[in-house]
Amino acid sequence: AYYYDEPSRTFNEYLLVPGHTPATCVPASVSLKTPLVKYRKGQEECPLSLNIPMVSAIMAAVSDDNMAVALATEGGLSFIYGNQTIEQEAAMVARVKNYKAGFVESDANLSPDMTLNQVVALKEQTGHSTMPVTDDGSAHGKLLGVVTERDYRLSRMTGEEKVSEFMTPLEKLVTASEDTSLKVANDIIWDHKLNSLPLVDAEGNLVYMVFRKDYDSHKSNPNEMLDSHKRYIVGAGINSRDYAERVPALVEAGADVLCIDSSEGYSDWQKMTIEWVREHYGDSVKIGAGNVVDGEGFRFLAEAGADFVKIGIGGGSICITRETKGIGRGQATATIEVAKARDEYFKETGIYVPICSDGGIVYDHHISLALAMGADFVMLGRYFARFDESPSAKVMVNGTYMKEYWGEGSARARNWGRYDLGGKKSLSFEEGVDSYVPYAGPLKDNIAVTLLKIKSTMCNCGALTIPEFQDKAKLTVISSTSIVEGGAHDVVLKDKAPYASNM
Ligand code: MZP
Repeated sequence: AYYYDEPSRTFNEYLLVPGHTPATCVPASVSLKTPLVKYRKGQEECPLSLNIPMVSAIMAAVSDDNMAVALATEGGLSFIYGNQTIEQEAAMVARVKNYKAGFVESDANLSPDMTLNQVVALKEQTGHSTMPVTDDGSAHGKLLGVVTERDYRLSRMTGEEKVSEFMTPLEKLVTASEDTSLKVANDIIWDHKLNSLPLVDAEGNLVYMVFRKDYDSHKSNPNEMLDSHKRYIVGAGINSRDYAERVPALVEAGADVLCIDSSEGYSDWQKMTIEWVREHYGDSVKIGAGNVVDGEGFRFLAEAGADFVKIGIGGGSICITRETKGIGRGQATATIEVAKARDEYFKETGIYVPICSDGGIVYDHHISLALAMGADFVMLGRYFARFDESPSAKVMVNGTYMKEYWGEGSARARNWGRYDLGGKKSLSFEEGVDSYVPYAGPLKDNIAVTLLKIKSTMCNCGALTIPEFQDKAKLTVISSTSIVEGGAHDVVLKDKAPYASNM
C-alpha cells in the first residue's frame, strides 16, 4: 500500500494570513467572476463563466427550477437534480430558460372543460381577472384563448357551462412572443386595453401570462426592465447510465452545462459518458465530471475531456461514505492537490480546466479558503437547503423552523445512479442521512452577507479578483487549540441573531 506523508485536512484546520491591503482594495471593487468550463487561458475568453463562485448541489433537497432562478439572479448557477425522470428534469431546465424577470407566470390556468363555477372559484383564489385557457390546463400547454371577467359576467349562465363555451378564442386575442420586448408588450397591453397579455412561443405554447399590474409596477423605469429579457444559465445533473437518452432531452430543453453526478468519479463510466457527449455534440455541450480527491483523478477526467472537475468524497454534511466505505479525503487537502494538478495540466497543454470544491463548506469563510486553495468555484448543498427557495419542506421542530435536507445516498433519495458500480439498479446500502437544517430565510439576503464576507477577506489579502487571491493567499495550518480560540470563548453569550446565517 501507498502511504501519504501528511494527514488529510479539512478547511477548519486552516487560516489565511492577511497581506498588504492597498487603499484601492475595497469590497465594492472586488470581482468574483470565475470560469465555469475549460478554455485556452490567455488566448481566448472562457465561453461560460459565473459572476459569483457558488453553485448549488445536484440534490433533490436543493436544486429545482425555483432555486435555479433565485441563484442565477445573484450570478451563480444551480445544477438541477438528476434523480428524477428525464421528462421532469428537462421540464425544470426549460422553466428556468423560459423564466423572464418581471414576467409573471399565471397560476390560474384553465382547461377547456372546466366549468364556470370552477373558474369563478379560481378567480377568487388568485385575484386574476384574466386567465389563460390551454389545451391541457397546464401553464405550459397550447394556448387556446383566455377567459376574462367580462366573458362570464355579461352572460346569464348557470355555472355549469364549460370554459370552451364562453372563452375568448385565440383568433380574437393579441398575443406576444418570447422575443417581444417589454416596451412593445407594454404598448400592446395599453393600446388594446387588456388586463393581461399571453406570451406564446413559436409553436403557440403559452409561455407566460403578463398582467397589467406587473407593467404598472415597472412603468416608471421601462429601460431597466428591457435587459429583463436575458436568459438565466442553468446546469443539470446526469448519470453514467442513461446519458444517451437524458443528455439529448436536457440539451433540447436548453441546459447550459451538464455534470456527471457521482460520489466517486475516477472511473471508466465517466470517461465513456464524456466520450459519448463528444462523439455526438463535439465541444458544443459542456460537461463537468467528478468527484475526485487527488491529482491522478483530476488528470484522468481532464484527459477524458471534462469541461470542469469536481472535488470531494465524504465531506458533505449529510454524507456517511467515509464511515460506510472507508474512502475519502479531507476537503482542504483534496482541493490543494487537485489545484496543483490543474495548474500543471495548464502549463503542459495551455488548457485551463476549472475545478469545483464540492461539499463540506460549514462556515462562509470556508468558501474563501477553498478559493484561496485554488478552487474556481464551490458547490454547496446544506447552505442552500436552508433557504425559502429550496424545494424541501419547512417544518417546526422543537419551536424552531427547520428545512428538511437529505443526502442523495440516503434511503429517502435512493439515487442508485450516483453510487452505481454496475450490477442491480438499486441502492444496496446507505451513504447518506436524512436530516434537518435551520431555516435561514430568503437566499438573496443570506448570499449578500456571504459574498460580502468573501470580498472582505480578499481585501485583507490585497486581492481584487479570484486569480489574484489565489496568487497572493498565505495559508497556515492551525492547531486544535487555535481552533477553540477562533470562536467566541470564555464569555457567556447573551443572544443569537434570529437569522444567523452561515456564520
Ligand atoms: P454539503 O454542502 O451539504 O456539505 O455537501 C453537499 C454535497 O454532498 C453534494 O454536492 C454532494 O457532492 C454530496 N452528497 C450528496 N448526497 C450525499 C450522500 O447522501 C453526498 N452521501 O455526499
